[in-house]
Amino acid sequence: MRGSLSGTLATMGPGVPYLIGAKFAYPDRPGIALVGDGAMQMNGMAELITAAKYYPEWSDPRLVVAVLNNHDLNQVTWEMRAMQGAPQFEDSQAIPDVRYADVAALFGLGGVRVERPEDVAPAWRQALAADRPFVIDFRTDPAVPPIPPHATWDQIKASASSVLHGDSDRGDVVRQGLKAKLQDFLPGGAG
Ligand SMILES: Cc1ncc(C[n+]2csc(CCOP(=O)(O)OP(=O)(O)O)c2C)c(N)n1
Ligand SMILES: [Mg+2]
Repeated sequence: MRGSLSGTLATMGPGVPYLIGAKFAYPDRPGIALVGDGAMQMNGMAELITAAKYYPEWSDPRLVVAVLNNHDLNQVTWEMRAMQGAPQFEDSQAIPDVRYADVAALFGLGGVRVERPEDVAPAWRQALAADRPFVIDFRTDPAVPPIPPHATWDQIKASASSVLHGDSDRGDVVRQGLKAKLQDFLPGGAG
C-alpha cells in the first residue's frame, strides 16, 4: 500500500488531485483520500468533477474521498492554541457545513453522511462496494487535540492558557484532552 502526503507545509488541497493521479497510475486498485473540510471546500469538491469524468476509464472505479467535517480550519486553530495560547478565533477559523455526499450525488457519484460512531464501518463497506467514486462525509469533533503524546511542556501550557482565555470550545477541549490522556494509561492505549 502506498501513501502520499504534502507534509512539510501541511499543504491544503493535494488530497483529491493526488488520488486522481494515483488512479491513473493504478486504475486496477482502489484509492482513498482523507481530506479536511477546509481543503474539500478549497478545491476537493471541484476535483470530484474530474473524478466523475474519468472513472469510467478505470478498470476498478473505486475512488473514496473521506471528508473530516469538523466545521473548522482545525490544524491552525490548534496551532494558535499551542504556540500562542490564543483562544479559537472563530471569524477566521469557522467554516460552514456542506453536505458533501449530496454534492457527490449531484455529480453522479456515490456518498453518505456519517454522524454516529456505529455508522463508520458500514459507510466504509458501502464506499468500497460502490461501482463509482464515493464520498464519505464524517462529522468530526474539532475539540479532539491533534497534538501528539510527546507535546512539549510549553505547548501544553499555551493550550491551557487558550482555555483560560475564553476559548469557545473550552468545555469540549478539556473533556477530550483528559480522555486522550486517560487512554495513555489504559491497556491497548496509544502510550
Ligand atoms: C494552501 C494552503 N492554505 C493554507 C494553509 C494553512 N493551513 C494549514 S492547515 C489549515 C487548516 C486546514 O483545515 P481543514 O482542511 O478543514 O483540516 P482540519 O485541520 O480541520 O482537519 C490551514 C489554513 C496551508 N497549509 N495550505
Ligand atoms: Mg476542518
